[in-house]
Amino acid sequence: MNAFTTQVKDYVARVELNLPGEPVNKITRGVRDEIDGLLSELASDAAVRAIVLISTKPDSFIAGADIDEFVALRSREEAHELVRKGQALVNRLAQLGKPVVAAIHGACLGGGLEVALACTYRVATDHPKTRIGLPEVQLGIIPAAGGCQRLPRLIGVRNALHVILAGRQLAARRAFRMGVVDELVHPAILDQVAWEVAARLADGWRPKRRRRGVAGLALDRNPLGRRVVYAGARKQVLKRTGGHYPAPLAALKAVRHGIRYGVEAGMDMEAALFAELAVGDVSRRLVQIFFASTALKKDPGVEGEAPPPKPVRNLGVVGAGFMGSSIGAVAVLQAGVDVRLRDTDLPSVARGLKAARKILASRVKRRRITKHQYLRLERLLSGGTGWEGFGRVDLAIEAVFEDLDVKHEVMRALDRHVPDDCVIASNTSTIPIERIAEVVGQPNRVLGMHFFSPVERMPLLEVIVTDQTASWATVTAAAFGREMGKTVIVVRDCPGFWVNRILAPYLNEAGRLLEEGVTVDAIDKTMTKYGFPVGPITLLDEIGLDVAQKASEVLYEAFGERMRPMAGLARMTEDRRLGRKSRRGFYRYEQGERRGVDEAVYEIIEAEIASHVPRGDIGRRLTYSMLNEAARAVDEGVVRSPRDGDIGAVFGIGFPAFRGGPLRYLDDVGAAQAVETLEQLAEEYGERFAPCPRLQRMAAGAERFYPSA
Ligand code: 3H9
Repeated sequence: MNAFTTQVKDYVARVELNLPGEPVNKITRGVRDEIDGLLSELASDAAVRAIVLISTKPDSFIAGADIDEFVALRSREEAHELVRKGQALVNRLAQLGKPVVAAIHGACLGGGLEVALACTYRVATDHPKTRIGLPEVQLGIIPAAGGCQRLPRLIGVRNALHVILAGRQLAARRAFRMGVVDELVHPAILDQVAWEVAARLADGWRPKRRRRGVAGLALDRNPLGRRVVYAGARKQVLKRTGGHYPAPLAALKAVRHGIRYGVEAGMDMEAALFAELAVGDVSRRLVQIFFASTALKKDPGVEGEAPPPKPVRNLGVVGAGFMGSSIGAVAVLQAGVDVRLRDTDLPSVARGLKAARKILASRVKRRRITKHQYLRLERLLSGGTGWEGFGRVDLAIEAVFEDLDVKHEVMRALDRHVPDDCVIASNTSTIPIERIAEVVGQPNRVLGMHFFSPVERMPLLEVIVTDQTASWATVTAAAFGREMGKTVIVVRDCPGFWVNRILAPYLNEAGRLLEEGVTVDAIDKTMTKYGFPVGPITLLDEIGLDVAQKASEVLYEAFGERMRPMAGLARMTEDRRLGRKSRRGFYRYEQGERRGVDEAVYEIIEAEIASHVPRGDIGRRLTYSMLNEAARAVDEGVVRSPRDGDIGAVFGIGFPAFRGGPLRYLDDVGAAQAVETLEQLAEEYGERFAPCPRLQRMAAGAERFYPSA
């Protein structure tokens, strides 16, 4: 295979890694075998006193163990064997008897970092592409090639748990501050610096490490203190995962075991836990999600031959409100483009610019960007009440009030002011794009770009296309969405598009349950237990009750009875309860913090006093209302594939990732079983639960959404 090339000069061997035919370096079976032989040679070569390990791939040191190999694992025994081989590799490296310098540029993740940790010294480039971390738990497994042992010993238990348990990928600067890497350099001198360090190491120099920062050290150093750290970490994991994801707790166990009984015992524990997790359902689902989102990064968003996307250098945003300013900020931050914000009056423009700057400043505070970068990025933002600057925008996004007349007015103006080859996008969450495009001379350049709030945190973007939207416009919007750091799905124009369409029946059902007397707590807890990050009533408060009401009316008008909204929603908004933003909703809010349920709401929505809904039915009614609608929308071709539908639900709504998404979940349940459940629910609670034709057909033909499990 020849992934490695070695050159020796002045007693330093420079070992280059470049896995042929692959976009990234990863530790495959072949790489393991080759490095085994190579290490034997280097160990016995008297002309080699130190080694530099460097990658010649553009932006990848080593992206980890080969995930494709995990997918092929069929049993715990196989998984155990695989992990033991990985461990043997890093142990050989650590015990080579000659110092090794890891010269890191690009992704240094998972098994890649474990290799680096087994080296004597780590030099990394201070470049945005250099990401350092142990993301294994995101794939439902744990760092098992010594990562749970070596990282805590290098940077302290507390810091190591911070990195491992959330699967964090650190920027190089952060990794340096934590002590994960020893030295930061400009990419141009990585090779040279690594070589010089190796030469010094060959002469007997050894780095003296002082853990940077004192936080946590006192706790780390004694058993009692560590117990506090473990308990705190466990509590945080349970809070974040709701107990649905076993990997972080397993990683905690591996770290703890290793600290208590030594590295060898710790690695035995890593191997045992990895073997169990790697063949488990949760890991399988999370790996599928990893591959689906990776595939989406390359999907242009249209079928057949895709035209090249038009480069977006100038972005126009109309409407400097909450959404508009956040879109502008993220475009500046992630894509580095010029952004022109427009609103009808100067105070609104000023507020919008201020809000956008605040988002940029929050990155400085969290040390994601430097003050210098802030100043450069901030200059890319400008605004006004006229249309100056729109004559050279490549993409214009309107984010004005959700009202067709207002949108039409903006569209007409954009049609007049932007160049002919500019893509015009609407950030509507409900209004059909076809209607919005009616007033534009060339409707083929109009589409929807549905961002989710808060834009800087939500990973999904729905690009909505009509029958008229041209391919060049679609690929341009999708490519720019990716530049903004979003996972992009392209969906067909229909009321609610994909995400809100499948969300609406779920939220409506939650409203019905409330009206039937089920408590807010019971509803929310049922769904967080199922695996959603928040329950539907909390979600309503977050979305805003006015926004939810408007959306539900549009969907009711389009789809009729099965989308009938809860009557109480209108009464809630009449009572000026708009959710978190108005500090009054189903919950109470004080000083930005959510307090308990506001008991007054039961009266406002005229809930029946006692609930007769069996507990199990609460969860089934809520989930199946969403699952049934998802199957129906797939049948209508709203999403291009089940993959897109599942990614949209997981990233847009927080559908439990460990269940793989609504369509994957339906496959797991089986269409026949799903139809039977829906029929029972329909009999008990009404026609809205009648199984959709797609599920009925699938049940009859024993079909699935995905070809195999
Ligand atoms: C691990 O290491 C376990 C150990 O602790 C224990 C062992 C005993 N394997 O995302 P991109 C592919 S677990 C296989 O488009 P980017 C990816 O699928 C591993 N394939 O590029 C894609 O393939 P294709 C822990 C991998 O620049 C191509 O590379 N590591 C792997 O946007 C390009 O990827 C991780 O979890 C892999 N490890 O992002 C890191 N990595 O072209 C996972 C990448 O055929 N990877 N590929 O579609 C990532 O986070 C991103 O891919 C990365 C590059 C940041 C590296």
